[in-house]
Amino acid sequence: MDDIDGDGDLDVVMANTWFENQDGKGSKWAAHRNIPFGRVGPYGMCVRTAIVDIDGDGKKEVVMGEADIVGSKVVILHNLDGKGRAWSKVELPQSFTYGSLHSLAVADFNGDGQPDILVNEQEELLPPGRENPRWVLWENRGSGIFKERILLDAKLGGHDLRVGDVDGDGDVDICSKIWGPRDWNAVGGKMHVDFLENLTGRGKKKESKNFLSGGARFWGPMK
Ligand SMILES: [Ca+2]
Ligand SMILES: [Ca+2]
Ligand SMILES: [Ca+2]
Ligand SMILES: [Ca+2]
Repeated sequence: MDDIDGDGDLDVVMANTWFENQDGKGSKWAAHRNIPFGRVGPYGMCVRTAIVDIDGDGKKEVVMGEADIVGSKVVILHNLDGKGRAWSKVELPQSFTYGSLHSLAVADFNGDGQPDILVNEQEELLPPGRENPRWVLWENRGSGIFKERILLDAKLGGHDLRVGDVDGDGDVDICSKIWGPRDWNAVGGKMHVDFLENLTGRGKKKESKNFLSGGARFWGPMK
C-alpha cells in the first residue's frame, strides 16, 4: 500500500494490478491492470511486495517477488510518471533456477545506507532434483547494480520472514519460518523457525563480505 498516483492518498498494489483510491476514503476504487509482473502458479497469482525508494532518487519503486511458483523471480518496478500509468521492470540477477520465494524483505543489511533485498526459498516447489533451499540477499551496490549473495545454504527453507534488530546491536537480523517441512531438511524433517544474527554491527566481519556467514543460529526443531 502506498500513494501510487501521487495524489496524497493510499492505493493498493496486487501483483499485476494496482487499485486507485479514487475518493481518498477507500470507498471507490479503480483497477489498473498495467503492472508487468505476476504469473499464475498452482495456487493462483501470488507475489510479495515492498514499496520503497530502492535507488535513492526520492521516488518509490515497487519491489516484487513471485511466490508459490517454481522459478520465482524478483523485480524492481519503476513508476515512470509517478502516477502509475507506465511501469518499467528490472529483474534481479539469479545464478541458478530458483524455487518458490514466498518471502521478501527490504532493509539495509550491511549498513552502507543502501536498502538491500532479501528472500528465501521454500522447501516445497523447488526445481526437480534440488533439496537445497537457499536464502538470498541482493546487495545494493548503487546505480541500479544488485549483487546476488547466498546467505544460507543449509537445507532449511522458509515461507515467511521478518527482519529487525533482534539482538539490539544496531544491525538488521532475520527471523524466518517454514510452511511444510520436507524429510530431507537439516532438522530431520521437523518444523523449524530460524534466526540469522547479522554480525555486521559487531565489527566481526567487514561489510559486504559474507557478512552473515557464521552468524546462523537455529531454534528448532519445534515440538
Ligand atoms: Ca493515491
Ligand atoms: Ca526511487
Ligand atoms: Ca545496504
Ligand atoms: Ca542485530
